[in-house]
Order: sequence, then C-alpha cells, then structure tokens
Amino acid sequence: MKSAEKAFRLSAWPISCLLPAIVLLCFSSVTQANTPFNDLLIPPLIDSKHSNTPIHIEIRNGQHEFQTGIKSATKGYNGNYLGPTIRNYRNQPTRIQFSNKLEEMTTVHGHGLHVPGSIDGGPQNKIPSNATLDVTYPNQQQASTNWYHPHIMGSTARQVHAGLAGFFLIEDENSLTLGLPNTYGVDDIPLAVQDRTFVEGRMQPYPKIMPHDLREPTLIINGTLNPRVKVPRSLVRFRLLNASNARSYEFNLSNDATFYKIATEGGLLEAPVAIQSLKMSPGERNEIVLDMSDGQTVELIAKLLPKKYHSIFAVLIPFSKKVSMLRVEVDETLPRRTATLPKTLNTIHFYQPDEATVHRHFDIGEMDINGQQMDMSVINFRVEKDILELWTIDGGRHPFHMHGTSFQILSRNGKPPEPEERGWKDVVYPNGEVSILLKFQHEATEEFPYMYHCHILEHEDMGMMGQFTVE
Ligand SMILES: [Cu+2]
Repeated sequence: MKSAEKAFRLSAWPISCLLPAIVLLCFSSVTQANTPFNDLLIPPLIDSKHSNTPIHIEIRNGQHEFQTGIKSATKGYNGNYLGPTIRNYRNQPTRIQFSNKLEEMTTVHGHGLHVPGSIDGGPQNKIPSNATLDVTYPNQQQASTNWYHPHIMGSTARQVHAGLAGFFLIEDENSLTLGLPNTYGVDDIPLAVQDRTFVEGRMQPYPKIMPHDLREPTLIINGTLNPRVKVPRSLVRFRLLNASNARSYEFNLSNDATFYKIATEGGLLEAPVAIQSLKMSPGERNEIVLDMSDGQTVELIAKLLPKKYHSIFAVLIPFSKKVSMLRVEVDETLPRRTATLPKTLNTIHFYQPDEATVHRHFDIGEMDINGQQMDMSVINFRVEKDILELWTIDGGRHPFHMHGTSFQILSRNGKPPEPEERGWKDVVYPNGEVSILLKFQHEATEEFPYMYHCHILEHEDMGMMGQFTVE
C-alpha cells in the first residue's frame, strides 16, 4: 500500500493506535516513490505571435507513458496528456480552432479569461464529437496565468482527470519589460499539479461511479511522475496551477527557505511578497520565484489535506501528509539569467467597498449554493455590466469560482486580506466567510450565461453551480 493511502486508511483504527502514527506523520517528510527521477515534462509552447492563424487544437484520446514503457489511457489537446501552453499578448486577438476527436461532447472553458459568455466555453458552448469550434480570444486583460479545460455538465471531472487541461498565458508590455524571468521552460516554468492513482506504473482511470470528491495518493506535475527540473543558477519563476479535481495543497521548500509570490490568478501583485508557504485550492494559480543562486538542490514540498475535513481524524492531525513533489536542481552549464527581482511589479486600482451598489450573498451548502443546484434552464441572477458589486461567500471548504472577470478580496472573516492575496483573483477558498469586489465588462446572455461554482470538479458535476447573465 502506498504511504499516502495508508494515512487515509488509518482513520478506521482505534485512537490508542492512532497517536504514535500521528506523531510519525507530523514529523516525516517523504518522497512519494522509490522510482528514479524523471525530467519534468514542459508542455510545448504555441506563441500566438509566431504561429500561423488560426491555431489548431485537436481534442483527442491518447496513451501517455507516465512510466517509461507503460502506457495509460488518457486524453489530451494536440498530444497524449494535457495540452500546449498558448502564449498570448494583450490586445492582440488569438484565433483558435478546437476540433473534438473524442466520441463524446466536450467544451473548452478559458478559465480566468475576461471574455463574453458566447466564447467562455461554459456548459452551453458544446463541441459535439467530430465538430470544430472557432474562437477568437480578445486578450484585453493584463498579463496573467490562465488555463483551459472542459466544462461539460456532468463530465468535467472525468475529462479533466483524463488529461484535458492546458495553460493560456497573457503577456503585456509591463510583464515583458519588468525584468522578470520569462524564458519559457528555462526560468519561467509552468507547473500543473495533479493527484492520481498508479498501479504498476499505469494511471488508474476515473472511477465508474463518481466519488464525492476524488483525492488520490500520488502527485504528478505536467503529467510527470517523480519529476526533477534543471534550472540556471538564477531566479526561477514557477507558474503554479492546482489542476487537481479536489485536492488542496500547502506548498513549501524542503530547506524552509523564503520564496516570493509575484502573481495571483488575474495578474501580477503590486510587489513581490516573501512567503515560506503557499496554500492552493483547485483552480487557483500563483506565480512564485525561487532564488537558486546558491546552486543548492531544493525540493518543492506539498502538504496534502486529509480526505475528510470534518472527521475526527482531521482534527487530530494538525499537520497532514507531506510529499516531495518536485526536485529543483541547478545546472551549472546553463547560462545565468535574472539575478534580482523588481521591487514594483504592477499598479492595482483597488475597488472601494462603499462604491459597490449591489450586494449578493452566497451561502455554500453541502452540495448546493443558496439552497439551489445547477439547472441549465434557470438563470439564478442577473448582473448589470460595469457596476461594482460586493459578494459575500459564506461557508467554508469549497473553492468558489466565477466566470468572466477577476475580483479583489475585500475581507476574510472580517479582516483585510494578507498582502499575498491583495491582487486579482478568480478562485477563492473561503475557509469561513470572504467578501470580494468585482465588476463585469463583457456580456453574457441567457443563451450563454456565466457560471459560478465550486471548483472541486466532482461538486461542480453534481450541481454545485449556478448561472448568471451580464447585460
Ligand atoms: Cu465544493
């Protein structure tokens, strides 16, 4: 049995047996497998500036070798698992044709993109099997790390699990001239973090009966088992995406060193924030910078939250399972690159709460929002374009996401957000009550409304979602 599975199954033990195990778990940090390290896979880059238009993306079945020589059944965009990173530039539209070569319907949602509902890729924007969808993304928003993934009602969890996810980056004049590490795959590296189950090196398919929330024992990054990445002896930027179905993580470094958070989902922070740990729920993105100038190898560690938050087991274990998820090694043969971080990164115009004319409350239930479940034929509320709104999301442990815009956190349980959260976001893990300020600039009609939902994909598929228009 894998050690992480062991941790979860301990919950059946009597308390007297549990205590020594808890002590062990709290103080042990283990690597997740005894297999050798694999070089981190870097998703191929499609730079919209240098590629033919339209860009073609084929959504297809694949066979990915997580372990050399052992094939697992997967799905991917233009490949076997995950998809290319598409790099876009502000105010330069990108035209993409998505061809669905699966035997089933899918959609492609641009998560984080400020686009009209008609091209948002929600459950209404279906691409039937063997059909092609032609989309032109306006890219009017600031530099940010976004992603694309299916959003088909009832099948999102399974399709993402099979491998359908990719990065959609936007750059702008600011991000390109600041002097941040920005050589793709060298010192600017995307990391899509997921959890999966492997039996004899083969990724296990999505369960036939959808679980309440799928949390699996083995971490992979960009489809790489036990990954290692070699970087220059410089500052290195990682674009972290929690692309897991249901798992939240807390990341830190094996030497407990400080690193810098430079961006949230919707763009760069005003200034780098020095941190020693970083929590991320499904759907969230954060850009971090590591200082590798001392040449020492470091491991990125992930703390896994226990499966049942509310069980007595979760209460008994204040520090949950730790897993080494990425080994970062300096390669002295690589030319040195960025040595210092800029002191200022961005100018953020902060919304004023007294200017919010509309207040909405979202009461998060066990598997509903405000007592309602997703009904494709119901518009749950209507928003007026360009009007500042204040939303309060109440009720704990479900990452809340809405389409079409980015928001700012006003408060968490009545307190102002920490500096590392004072930026543009589109997913928030409330852990209590959180208030956010937001405005919508694009239209979403009744035919193609925006979604708001829990980003635990199983919860989304089970109906923890609603829809709204912007007019
Ligand atoms: Cu949820």
